[in-house]
Amino acid sequence: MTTKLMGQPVQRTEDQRLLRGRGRYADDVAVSPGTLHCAVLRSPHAHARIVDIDVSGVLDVDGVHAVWTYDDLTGPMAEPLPLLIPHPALTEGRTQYALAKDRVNYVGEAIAFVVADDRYLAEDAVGRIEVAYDLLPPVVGIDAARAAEHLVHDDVPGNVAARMEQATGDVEAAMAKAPHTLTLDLTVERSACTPLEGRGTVARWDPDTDRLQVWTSTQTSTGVRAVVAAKLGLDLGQVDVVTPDVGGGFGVKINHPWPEELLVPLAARALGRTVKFTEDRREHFISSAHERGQVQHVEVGFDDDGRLLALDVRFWHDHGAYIPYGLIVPIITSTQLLGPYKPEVYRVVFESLYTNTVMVTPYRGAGRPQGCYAMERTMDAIAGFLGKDRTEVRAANFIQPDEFPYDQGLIFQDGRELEYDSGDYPAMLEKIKALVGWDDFPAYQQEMAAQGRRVGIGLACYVEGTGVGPYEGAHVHIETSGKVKVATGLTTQGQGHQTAFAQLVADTLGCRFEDVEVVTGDTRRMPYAVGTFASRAAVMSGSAIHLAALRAREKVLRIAADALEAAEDDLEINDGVVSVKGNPLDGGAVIDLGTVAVLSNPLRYAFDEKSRVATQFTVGDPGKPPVAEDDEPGLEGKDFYSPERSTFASGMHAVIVETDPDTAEISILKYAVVHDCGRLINPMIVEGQIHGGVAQGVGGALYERMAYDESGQLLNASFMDFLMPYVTEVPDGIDIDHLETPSPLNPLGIKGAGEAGVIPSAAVFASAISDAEGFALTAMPISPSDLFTLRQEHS
Ligand code: MCN
Repeated sequence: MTTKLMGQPVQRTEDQRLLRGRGRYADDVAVSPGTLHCAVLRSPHAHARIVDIDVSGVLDVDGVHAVWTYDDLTGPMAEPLPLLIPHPALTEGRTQYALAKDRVNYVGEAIAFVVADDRYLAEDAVGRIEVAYDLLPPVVGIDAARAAEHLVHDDVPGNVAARMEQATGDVEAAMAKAPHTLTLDLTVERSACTPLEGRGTVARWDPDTDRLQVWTSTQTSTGVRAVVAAKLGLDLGQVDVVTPDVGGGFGVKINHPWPEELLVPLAARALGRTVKFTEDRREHFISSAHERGQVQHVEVGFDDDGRLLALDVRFWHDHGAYIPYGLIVPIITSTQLLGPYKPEVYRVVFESLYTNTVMVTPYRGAGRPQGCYAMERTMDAIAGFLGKDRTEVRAANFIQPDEFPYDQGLIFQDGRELEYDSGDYPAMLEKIKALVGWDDFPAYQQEMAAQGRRVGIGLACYVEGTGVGPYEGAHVHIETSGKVKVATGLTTQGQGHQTAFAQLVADTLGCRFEDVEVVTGDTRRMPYAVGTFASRAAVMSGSAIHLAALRAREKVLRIAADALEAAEDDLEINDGVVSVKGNPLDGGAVIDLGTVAVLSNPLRYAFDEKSRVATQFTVGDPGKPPVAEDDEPGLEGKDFYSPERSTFASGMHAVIVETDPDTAEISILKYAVVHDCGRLINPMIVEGQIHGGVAQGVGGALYERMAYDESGQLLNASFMDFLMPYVTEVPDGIDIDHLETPSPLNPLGIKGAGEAGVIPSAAVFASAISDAEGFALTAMPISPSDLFTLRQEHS
C-alpha cells in the first residue's frame, strides 16, 4: 500500500456541506406531505404508582389521530425494552417499558404517546390526558440509594443492581506491608453529553411491500433495526434504517431503542402514515440519559519512591432508574482506572445503584473520566505526602515500553483479559513536560505569587481501550465512471469519517481521493454492522475498508493485467490509473479504473460519446472472459474486520490555571495534550477530536452538573441553567503533540482517538486547581462558588 494520504492533514470534505447549513438531520427528512407528528406525556413525578390514566378527552380533538398508553401495547411491545450488553454480575437488571406500565421511576418517563396533524395539536392533546398518581418517596443521589431507606424497584434489595469485584492479588496483605498508606474519598457528579441535535425519528410504512423505513438520529442503525423488527414482530428484512446526518451523539445515541424510536414506527404502521418525532431540549435533559455520577473510596499503599504496592478502590455508581446498557460504564471505570500504571496488587469493588433519576448510559469517555480521576488524585496525593514532584511519582509506576503486551490481570466486559498492546508512557511524559513547560513552572508560580496571583499546574495520564469488536464491514465498489463508492455500516456524527476513510481507500486502492464517496449508517447498503461508539470507527471500519479495498485492488490488477498483457506483479495504480511499473504514463500502456470496471462486466454497453447515453450492448468475448473464471461480474471488494481484542490508546494532558484570589474565578492559561492513537490517518481530524473532547471536558470539570432536588426534579433542564461552555470558556489554543506507537492488532496500526480529549479533564483540573490553592480537591466539577466555600473551610 502506498501511504500518500495516510498521516496527512487532509481538509475535511464534509465540512463544506455541514458548515453551510446543508446537513440533513432527522428533522429535515421530508418524506411525504401529510406527515403526522407526535408528543409524549412524561411523568412529572420521580416516583409514583399510576392509579389511572384517562385519555377520553384526547381523541375528540380535531386533528388528533391516535393515543397510546401501556394498555394499548401488545405482544413484544408490552414487554420491557431490551437490556443491551448483559453481564453475569448484573443480577438485578431492570429496563423501562416503552410506555410506563403501572409505575414511573423518574421525572420524564414516557406515559402516553399522541399522534396528530402537527406538534402543537399533539402537545395540546397531551395536556388533556388526566393521570392519577399515588406518590412514592423518591431515591435521589448515591447516598440515598446506599441508605436504602426507600427502594426504587420493590424487588431490588438495597437498590443494588450489581456488585462486582476484581482483584489481582491479596490486597490486605500487600497493604499491611506497605511503608505508607493514604485514603481518599472522592466524588464526580452526574453530567450529560447534550448533543445540539436531540433525538429524532421518522418512520414510513409501505403497505404495498409490507416494509418499514425508519430514519433516526442514532449511533447504531443496525441496532435500531434489530429491535424495531423484534418489537413490531417484523422480519429484519422488512425494516430499513437510514441514519441521516447526526448533530452529535457523544454516546447518548447508542442507547437503542428509545421508546420513541419504537413508538414512531408502531404508529406509522398502525396509521399507514408517515410519522415524525423530534424531541425538544427539556425532553432531552429529562428523558434521554446522563453519565459520570460516582462516589469513590481509595486506599493506597506505597513505598518511599511512590511505587504503588497496593491499591484498593471501592466505588458506587449512580445508574438512574433503569439499566438499558448493562454495566459497561462501571466496568470500564474499574478496569481502565489503572491507566499507564502497574500497581503490585489492585482490588476494585463497585456497586451499581438504582436511583429515581434519568438513567445512565455511556457518555464520551464512558467511565474512564471517573477512573482517571480516582487514579490521578491518588498519584497527586502520594506525591504530596512524599514531597515529590508529581511527574516523578507517575514515572515510578509506568509500564515500560518493553513490557508490552502488558496484562493488567483484569477481566473486561467481554470476559477477555485486559491486555495493553503497545505504548511508550515515559516518552509521552517527557513530551508533555516539554510542551507545557513543567520544569519552568515553579519559578513562574513564585513570580506570579509575588504579584498576588495564584496559578497552578496539573497533569493527568490515561489509557483508553479503543476499537472494540465484534466486527465491522465494508464494501468498496468501483463504478464505470472511475468513482469509488464505499459503504460501511457504522454511523457518523461529525468525526470526519468521509474524509479519513477516503484517504484510506485512495492509498489502498490507488484511486484519487476526490473520487471516493463514503456512505455510512444505511442498513440497505450495509446490513451487517455494529455502530459508532467506543472510539472504534478508525480501527474497525478503517481496517475493514482497507481489507475491502485490497480485495477490489486485487481484482483491478487481474483484469488490468489481462487487458495490458502484463503480469499483475508488474502493475501499479496511481491516481486511478493502472500502469506497468516504471513505464511512463504518457505513451505507456495504461488503463483507468473506470475502464477496468467496464471490463469487469461481460455485458458491455457502448456509450454515445456526446450524450453519455447507452446506445447498445454486446456480450463480451465468450472465449476470453475479461475476468478470471471464478470472478463475479463487477468491480468490488467486500470484507469484515474482527479484532482479537481492543487496542490501547493513551494520552497525557497538562493545564495551567489561574484562580482569582477574591472571586475564585478559574481561568485556563495553557492547555497541552500529548496523545498516542497509533498510526494517524489524519492528524488534523484527530486534533479536532481532541479539541472537541477538551471543550466537553472543560464543561464537565468546571461548569456542568445535573442539579436534582430532593424530590427528583431536574432543576437545570435547559441551556439557560445547564452551563455548557461557550467558546469563551474553552482554552484559546490547545497545544497538541502526537506519539505514534502502532498497534500490532490491526493491519494499519491504528488506535482510536474520539474520546481522548475528555477523559482526563476532571483529573487535570483538580490537579491544577489544588496546586494553585494549596489544598487537595476531592469533588468535581468545581465552580467558583464551590472554590470560594472550600477556601473558607481550609483557611
Ligand atoms: N482518526 C485518525 N487516526 C487515528 C484514529 C482516529 O485519523 N489513529 C480519526 C478517524 O478516522 C475519525 C476520528 O479520528 O475520523 C475519530 O475516530 P475514532 O477514534 O475511531 O472514533 P469514532 O469515529 O468511532 O467516533 C466515536 C467517538 C466517540 S466514542 C464519541 S462519544 C464521540 C467522538 O467520537 N462523539 C462525537 N467524537 C465525536 N465528534 C463529534 N463531532 N460528534 C460526536 O457525537
